[in-house]
Amino acid sequence: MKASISHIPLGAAAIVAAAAGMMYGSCGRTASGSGATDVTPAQSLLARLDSVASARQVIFGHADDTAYGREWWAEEGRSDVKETAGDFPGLINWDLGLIERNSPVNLDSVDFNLMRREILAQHERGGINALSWHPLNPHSGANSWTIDSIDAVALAVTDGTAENDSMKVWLGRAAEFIGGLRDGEGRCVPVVFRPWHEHTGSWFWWGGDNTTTPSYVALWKLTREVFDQKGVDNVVWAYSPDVVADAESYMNRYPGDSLVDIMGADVYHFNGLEGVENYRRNAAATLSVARDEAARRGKLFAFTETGSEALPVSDWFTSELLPLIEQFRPVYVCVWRNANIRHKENHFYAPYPGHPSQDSFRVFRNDSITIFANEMAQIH
Ligand code: BMA
Repeated sequence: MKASISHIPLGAAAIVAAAAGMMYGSCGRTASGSGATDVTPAQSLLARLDSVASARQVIFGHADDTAYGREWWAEEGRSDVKETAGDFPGLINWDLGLIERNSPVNLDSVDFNLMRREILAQHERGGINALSWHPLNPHSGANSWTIDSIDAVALAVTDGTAENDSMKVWLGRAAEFIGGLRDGEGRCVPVVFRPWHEHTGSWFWWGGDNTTTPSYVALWKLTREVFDQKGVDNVVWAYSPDVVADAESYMNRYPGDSLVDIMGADVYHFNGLEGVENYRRNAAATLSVARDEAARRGKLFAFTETGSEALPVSDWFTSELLPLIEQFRPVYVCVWRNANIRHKENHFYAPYPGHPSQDSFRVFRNDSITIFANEMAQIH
């Protein structure tokens, strides 16, 4: 499948900024292949993802993989995935939470300088990076999960409000971090960015009953406008609802084909063995909708987040995840982070050395459809 990149026209502000030479993150165009065509960094990442999708393979991803693991913190070269399965993940997800406050560390205490270095290291080993964002509530200043009766999204997208002023600054900071991701030769490092995720549930201030469809869609538009104004062109954009029962719920707040490159879904496995049937049902319903809606639009489809906290089902990678990705063939599947034991005692989604799920994970890694970093490096 050949996916076309989302594109919105440059607004007047961007043209003025470009003319004045003020584009912050602009990566410019880099010659590719024979040199006959110029592609943006985002297009080059999209082309690599297209190759994986065409081969019906699935990139394995893990959040925060090289920043810390269950029993270590910020030790260069380490990875729970590598130490159990022999290779780094093909994709690493990072979270920008607290970048909006110019904090030196993110909401999970990951130093943003370390994140930048690890994004580059993953890129240089041939892997892919994705970014999520759990920003503060622009009205209350509380975290993403603190819900009150105010529609903070409506305020954030309305010109002239304090929340709109904050949101533009916050988006600008996210855009500058992403647009500023450069390799040793000054070339932009392309990433998948997946803002305003799981909006079909009501647990984040931007989701579900906490806002309305027009406000949510306007938030995506504002996000793209700020990134475009900054000239950021190294982003592949991902949309990722949580569990849905049908296509209508999946598409209800879809911001539009011009704003989205990857149609994803986040579905978690809760309650161990007892929750198996529920996970299978939720994943099958949600992934089939996401896959079909993506195919209809010529977009890529990904299993943007999943996992079973603390892996109580020890063969989970082969009994649950492998059959799902074999059936649905998302371009990537990402499991959530292995929180350090000193921070959160039982919050991990990939094995670590000695955990009973590592045998199943090795079989998963050796399966011909899964792609880890070494295999990703062969895909140009
Ligand atoms: C959640 C948990 C939290 C974390 C957040 C952002 O699902 O892992 O502990 O702060 O993601 O990474």
